[in-house]
Amino acid sequence: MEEKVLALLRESGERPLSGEEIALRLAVSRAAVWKAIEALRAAGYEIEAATRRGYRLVSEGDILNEGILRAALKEEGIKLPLLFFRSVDSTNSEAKRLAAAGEKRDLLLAAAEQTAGRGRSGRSFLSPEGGLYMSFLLHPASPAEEAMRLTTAAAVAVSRAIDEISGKKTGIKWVNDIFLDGKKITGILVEASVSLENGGLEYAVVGIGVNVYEPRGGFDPSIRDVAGTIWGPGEKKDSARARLAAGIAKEYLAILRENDPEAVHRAYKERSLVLGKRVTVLRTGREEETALVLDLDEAERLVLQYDNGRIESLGTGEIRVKI
Ligand code: BT5
Repeated sequence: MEEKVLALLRESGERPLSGEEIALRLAVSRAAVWKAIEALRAAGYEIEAATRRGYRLVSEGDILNEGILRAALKEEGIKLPLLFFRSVDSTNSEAKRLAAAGEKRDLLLAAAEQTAGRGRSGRSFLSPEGGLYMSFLLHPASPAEEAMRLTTAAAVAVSRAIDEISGKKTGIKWVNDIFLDGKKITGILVEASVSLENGGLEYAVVGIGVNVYEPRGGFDPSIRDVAGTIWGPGEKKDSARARLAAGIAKEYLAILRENDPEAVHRAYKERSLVLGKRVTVLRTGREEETALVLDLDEAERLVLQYDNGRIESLGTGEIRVKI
């Protein structure tokens, strides 16, 4: 239905088509036409509606669909099999379901929308249309301790890919958030299943959620102050989300292939937004404490100096910092 409406709009070009005319030509109700128009808009097509005159396709905007994504991946030489979803609960959850059901291949899962996107520690990651949501299902040979490296590498890869495609300068807020102009534009969630037999990784799922554009109606009030986007309103770039997905995959797979933890560590530090900053450390059951970030050690632990002089390395947790 959406495809048929789109074909008519394309054919009509500059001339607006009324809902009635479309309904008649496709032999469907006007409500069905309206629904299709709304779905096309949600997918990224810019459709103007002028009263009494009808609908006009203004631009194809940044469409993210399977065909466009496959083409972008091919262009970057990415051979990883792709599973694309218009909408899915969570690409991480889907990857874990596949792995649990015996999927042994490495895969790339991508979605234009998630209905139950997940963050760390049971938090949620709001994933409306306008973003890019992807997960790598990987079967690394490395031991479980290496799981942290997968996160660090992902943060570096995503930050690089966004900079490359947008020409902007993003940075990494420890542990794994990508920030642009003081706002969070990407969250990363790495989940792994460890073999009880040998302590190795059975599989790892590396999930990446990028706010590319603001969703229609703006972000949910719960994240309006923290969430940013790569591009502002009216800045839609042709197939940018697909190119971004391919760019992230290219950078990430290259880093994993190179297998040079020191180089990743250096790149992570260069992009760090917290090094040398004063931060507030938040830990459950403890008072907030302020500290200076002296360094990031080779395991990407924060080396902190608290106000009383105490020095501590922090492996995981939450910090607040003015960026
Ligand atoms: C994260 O958790 O930021 C990890 C997010 C990972 C999302 C990807 S999308 C593909 C894959 N599938 C999934 O289901 N997940 C992964 P955390 O550091 O815990 O941050 C969560 C917090 O960020 C929330 O409590 C909100 O405050 C905030 N937040 C939620 N949605 C956001 C958004 N779209 N943009 C910016 N901040 C957001």
